[in-house]
Amino acid sequence: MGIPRQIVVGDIHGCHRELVELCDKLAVIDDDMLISVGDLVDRGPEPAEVVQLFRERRNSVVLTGNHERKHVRGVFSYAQEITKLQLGAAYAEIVQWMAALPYYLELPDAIIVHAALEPGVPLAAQKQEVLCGSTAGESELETKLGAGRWWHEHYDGARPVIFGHHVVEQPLVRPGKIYGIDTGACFGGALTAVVLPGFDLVSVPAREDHWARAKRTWQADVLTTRPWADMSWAELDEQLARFGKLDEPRTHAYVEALRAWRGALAARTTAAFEAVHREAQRIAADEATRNDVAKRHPLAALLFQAFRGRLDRAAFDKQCQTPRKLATVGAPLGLPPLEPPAAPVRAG
Ligand SMILES: [Mn+2]
Repeated sequence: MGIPRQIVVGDIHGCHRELVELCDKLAVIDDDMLISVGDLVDRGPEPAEVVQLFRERRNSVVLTGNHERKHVRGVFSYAQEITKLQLGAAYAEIVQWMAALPYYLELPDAIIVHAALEPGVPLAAQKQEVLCGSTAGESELETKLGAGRWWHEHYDGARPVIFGHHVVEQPLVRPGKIYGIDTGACFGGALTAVVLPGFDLVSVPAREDHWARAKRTWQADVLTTRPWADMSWAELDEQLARFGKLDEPRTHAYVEALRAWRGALAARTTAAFEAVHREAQRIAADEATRNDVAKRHPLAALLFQAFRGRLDRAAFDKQCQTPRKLATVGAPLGLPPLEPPAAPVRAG
């Protein structure tokens, strides 16, 4: 038996199959320490499996990457929305787990961080945002170093630094000092590890551009999570125009369903406008009880506007500026709400 190794893996980003292949290629044994520089999730196909592998494995360490930090802090863009859907019911618990991950790891032979070290600052005093490469941390470093300059050009510490975050085609190596190992597995590059004590670099190629596929695969589902019922008509039309160009079949079907829903809502607005006038006429027919009945009515304000002859279409539309508000007005008139369409079924 050889001596146990420390295997530091670059940004995995949900590329579980590549991770398994890399471990197979390295013939990883239980006594080896498996270390992730962070960014376990986002962009790739199987974030749950990657997280599970590290959580279940004895002898493993995961550092905080900027992508874990986004989930922990609720900073969401498209990649995080997809991950939330991929992780489903387990999402909240996994984010809780992420919140407790360290920002650096000191080994006898190396320092490991996700993104960067600020030159001239002791390890224990480094800022979390710099270590993990959040947007704030990156701009702080740029201010300090000047645009286009890298922290690792300056690094001259006694122990080599292993990091990811910065995507490179080939590992970025200054022997004995710098090992940048994010070779872009999620973009169709490779998943790379540096193996200590020898600092040997081992890679497996990515199967495909996972991020390109994930964006298309999850488009319709992410759109389904948008707050359609609370958008103004202008916002809704703007979104429909924007997403109408997407050609992925499920997305296209979903946008078509939204468009039909939008059409039904327009017709429903006219129907509600006419119905509230009929209601006003019905109540106004009895002069003696008119005001009392209107006062107790859920649409009292609209009815009194109608009594005064001030409820034209423009005034009515002001009360129905979103699908949800239209539903609130429609309900007492016997017009049930029109729900946004559900996500189209995934084939296969
Ligand atoms: Mn990354």
